Amino acid sequence: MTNHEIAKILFEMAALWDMLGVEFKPRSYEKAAEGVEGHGDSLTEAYKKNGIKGLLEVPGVGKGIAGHIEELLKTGHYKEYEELKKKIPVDISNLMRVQGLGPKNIKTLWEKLEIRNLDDLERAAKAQKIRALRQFGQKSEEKILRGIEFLKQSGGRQLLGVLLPEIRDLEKRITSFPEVERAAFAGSARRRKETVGDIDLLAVSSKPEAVVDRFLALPEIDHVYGKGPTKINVRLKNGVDADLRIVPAESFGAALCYFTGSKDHNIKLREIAIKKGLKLNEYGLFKGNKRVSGRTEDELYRTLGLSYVEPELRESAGEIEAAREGRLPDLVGYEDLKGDLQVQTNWTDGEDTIEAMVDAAERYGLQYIAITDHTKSLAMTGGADEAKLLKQMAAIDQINRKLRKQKRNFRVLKGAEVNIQKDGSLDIADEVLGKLDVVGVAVHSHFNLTREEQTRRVLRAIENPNADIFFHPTARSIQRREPIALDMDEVIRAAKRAGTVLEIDSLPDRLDLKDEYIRRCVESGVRMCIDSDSHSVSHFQYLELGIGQARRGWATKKDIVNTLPVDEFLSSLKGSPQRRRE
Ligand code: DGT
Ligand code: CA
Ligand code: CA
Ligand code: ZN
Repeated sequence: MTNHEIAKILFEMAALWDMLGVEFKPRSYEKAAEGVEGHGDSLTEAYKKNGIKGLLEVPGVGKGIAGHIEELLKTGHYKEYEELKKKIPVDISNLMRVQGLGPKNIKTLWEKLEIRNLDDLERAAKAQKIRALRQFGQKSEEKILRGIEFLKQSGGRQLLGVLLPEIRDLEKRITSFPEVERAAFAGSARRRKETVGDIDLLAVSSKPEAVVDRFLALPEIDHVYGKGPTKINVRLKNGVDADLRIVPAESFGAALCYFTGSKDHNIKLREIAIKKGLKLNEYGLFKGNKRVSGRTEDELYRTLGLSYVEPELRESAGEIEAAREGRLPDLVGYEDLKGDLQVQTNWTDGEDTIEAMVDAAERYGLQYIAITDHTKSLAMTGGADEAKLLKQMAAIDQINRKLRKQKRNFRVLKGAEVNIQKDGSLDIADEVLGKLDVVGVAVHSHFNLTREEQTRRVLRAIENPNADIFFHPTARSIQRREPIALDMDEVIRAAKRAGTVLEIDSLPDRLDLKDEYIRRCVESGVRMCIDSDSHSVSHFQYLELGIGQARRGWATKKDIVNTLPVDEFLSSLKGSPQRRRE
């Protein structure tokens, strides 16, 4: 049994006693649960070694509760808990996952409306029964519905792009605590996984308890699951859970590595350590009781006979073997993009002017952007027809003249996000496509064709001599819309044959191509680009998310066409030679 599982039962006990109106017990169970959750060592191990004494060492665990934990560890059962659950058959753990709900209001909901589980809760909220309760009101009822919706859609996971700014903000604030030497975020966010389950934070300090107290005082905290002298476990007001661990400086690298994961990567590292007669854990790499490494990750990997593995690669997908043989890829870097090839403006559904997008892109550090407004069959965006595209081309010529006059090293490319129709043809005449610098093609309708039909449709578009780039190839929206049914092997082969670039769209809910397909493109030698799909000046910041996915797919600079300077980029496009002949 893990500490987490034991703590969960103690938490439920606290809530159950609370619901029964018993005094004192709720708080003492809650304290014990917090202590167990926050305890660094396994209680199962502690009990094996020292019996009940080992359990009594956990903060908040007294004789009575230690007895219950013993019962659990010995028999797998806990009679009192089972009896209380029979009396109050409420799914406390899952109800507690709804943002803003705690034992107190779960009790009210059970007493007044007989709400036992998430389904009951949703039904009552939708019937507007909850707002009628004195303790709730309309606002909290709406909040409950949003909380349920979030849990249902995401399984409790959040988009990386939504969470990353908040994670960085927390990291910054922890870094600013006077007792903290340095802080870092770890976990799936550091590996740049497209969604994040919970936030893992790490701090270096010699006064861990003071750091725990300061963290507790942050306004974002909604609920404390557990806390110990060197760790704390909370739910934030945004509904996401966060763990903070405090370690001494000499363990920082080992702890960062451990909490970055992935779990499977960690397991492999530990096996390598064991083969070398060493022991690896979150405190360091040990020979007997002597720490031989652990201050930095770099040192840790080298002591294990590996080259440093970038966090984005740590998915147990061949990176350990490659690190041992010195053949890890030189990943595309976060500063390597020179252009962005999908940018919308207020000519269609973007918010800002071409000029404003140019200024923002230049501030971001780019040297060129392609303006790719939507085309006519996407009527709701005010999609451009041939005449509007020609007009926009003239406007872009003028902006480029002005940029040259101002001696700015920046080029605006003429492009479009051309709609692929149901039969795979494009909705803009070839003659006009031939005048554009960059033709992106994209699926925005007929999402539900069969795999055969969809693949045939997409292949026809990819093979169109004017199609330079296939935008957001699977058209998925994470947690909102499934990818279209495509035979990706066929798509990748066709892109290779035709010389069409496949896009990595960086919008937080797209990240399309996804990491796994990027890796297949790298292996097949299919070139990709990383675009922001900006609809406003603030969206260039999303590029880092696409870069993160490219790195997770083992992509190097040469796999990504918009790392090239503008002229080289343009002459690398398949449509280019043909267009230059015209
Ligand atoms: P998430 O939160 O679901 O997006 O994914 P992660 O990877 O952030 O996972 P999380 O938060 O459960 O744990 C953070 C890291 O801690 C994980 O990547 C590896 C490490 N870790 C957690 N549990 C275990 C474990 O049981 N064994 C090992 N070796 N490592 C673990
Ligand atoms: Ca995590
Ligand atoms: Ca975690
Ligand atoms: Zn689009």
